Amino acid sequence: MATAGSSGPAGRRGVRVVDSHTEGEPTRVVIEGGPPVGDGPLAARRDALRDRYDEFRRALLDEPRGVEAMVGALLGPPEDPTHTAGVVFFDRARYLGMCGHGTIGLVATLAYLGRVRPGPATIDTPVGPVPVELRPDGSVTVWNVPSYRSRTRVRLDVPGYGPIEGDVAWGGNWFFLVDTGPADLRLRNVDTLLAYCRAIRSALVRDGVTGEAGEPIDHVELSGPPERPENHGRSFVLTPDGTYDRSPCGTGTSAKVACLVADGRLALGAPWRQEGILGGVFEAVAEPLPRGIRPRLTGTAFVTGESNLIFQERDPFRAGVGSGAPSPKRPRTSGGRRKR
Ligand code: PYC
Repeated sequence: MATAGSSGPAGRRGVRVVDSHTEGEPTRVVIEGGPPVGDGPLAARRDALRDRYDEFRRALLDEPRGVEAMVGALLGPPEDPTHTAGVVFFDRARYLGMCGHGTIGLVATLAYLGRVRPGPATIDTPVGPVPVELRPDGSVTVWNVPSYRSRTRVRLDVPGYGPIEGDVAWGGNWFFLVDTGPADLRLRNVDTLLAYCRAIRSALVRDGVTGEAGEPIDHVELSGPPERPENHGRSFVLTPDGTYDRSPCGTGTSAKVACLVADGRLALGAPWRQEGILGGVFEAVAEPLPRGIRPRLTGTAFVTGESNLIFQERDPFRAGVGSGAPSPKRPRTSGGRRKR
């Protein structure tokens, strides 16, 4: 496997990771032993990871090492030397422009490692620098990338569900946001909600509905009423890997707030508290920009583990199992028979 960390003395050098969850959504930060993608622009590091070391992404996140919904974060030096760190986010399907829950998880990880203290910091990402603040109570505020709605009330005929309308918005990833659904946004309805969102995403592809510059819309967000009265809304988000965000989704909350402000349903500076499907909350406040808004997003993450992942050369499943990973390459005996 063309990854770092798989060789070394007696094959014992691994990939060091710290795991966390942000309102239930897991993040795995690679702190040592990742592929050599250099220290140039984050977009170039992401391209190098995608073009030369994509197996690493799957090996890190797929079974047997990863879990469904996990987002990976390759930590590196910042692009701007005055900033704190650089990061490339990815999931089991593809690379993410930005990741709200992942940034909160990354800052909690840096705090755990003693690399940030309460106060401001800046994380460089492939879609731009992201200022953050670690608060004394351990929560993290993220000034997300500029977020805006690009298309309003797009009509879509979704097979099995009929015509629906939704908005296309950017919050660091592309979202199709829909206010109606086939069931309440509750955990017991996950299968129904997933099927609906996947059908919407297929219809978007079929009709050529994209983000700007033809970028695919890889997230679908359903909105509904909150469960608790102190909150303002609840979300269910289909992520690129075909599963759902356990958290309220940071980039999704940003896209939602951009739409609410554009509709005059949320004032600039007013808090929007969005529940995720597990009931965890992100609070977002919109700051004005010439186009769209800058969402200021606050949430909490907890570190759950620190490990050294091992990729043994003889392991036929060392590149991971699932999400389209190729069949394992089994070592052959000299007679060409498969080893058991
Ligand atoms: O929090 O932005 C987010 C996110 C994107 C995909 C999964 N989580």
